[in-house]
Amino acid sequence: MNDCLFCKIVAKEVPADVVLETGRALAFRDINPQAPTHVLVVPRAHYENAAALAAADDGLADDLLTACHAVAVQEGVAGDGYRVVLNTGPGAGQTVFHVHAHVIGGRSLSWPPG
Ligand code: IU
Repeated sequence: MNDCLFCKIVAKEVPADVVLETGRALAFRDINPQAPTHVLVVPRAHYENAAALAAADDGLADDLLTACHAVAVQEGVAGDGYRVVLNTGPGAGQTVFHVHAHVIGGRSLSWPPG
């Protein structure tokens, strides 16, 4: 996906504050953080959204969730609690169409989300 920003971040063609790399995923800080910890975890491979990722059915969604927890531990928010969010589709607020999990923590999080 030549025009995909997150593919370019994965390829190191666009700089990002990377906090974790695994064989199949990359995690980097959101440029507009909504909490003290706000990290995006993306698969290296391009899938448009969570539905496409789930349909791939090759364990990648498991890897992504494992990477999210590793980020939370590394960031020191796993103990108090953190949130993993996958906005899926424009109606849910998805703006970048390379699936990404938001790992959010470091403050009290209210429910329901906006
Ligand atoms: P969303 O779930 O698609 O709305 O999340 C996209 C996120 O990508 C959003 O929180 C942006 O702040 C973030 N982001 C980024 O970290 N770096 C960028 O260059 C761009 C967006 I564009």
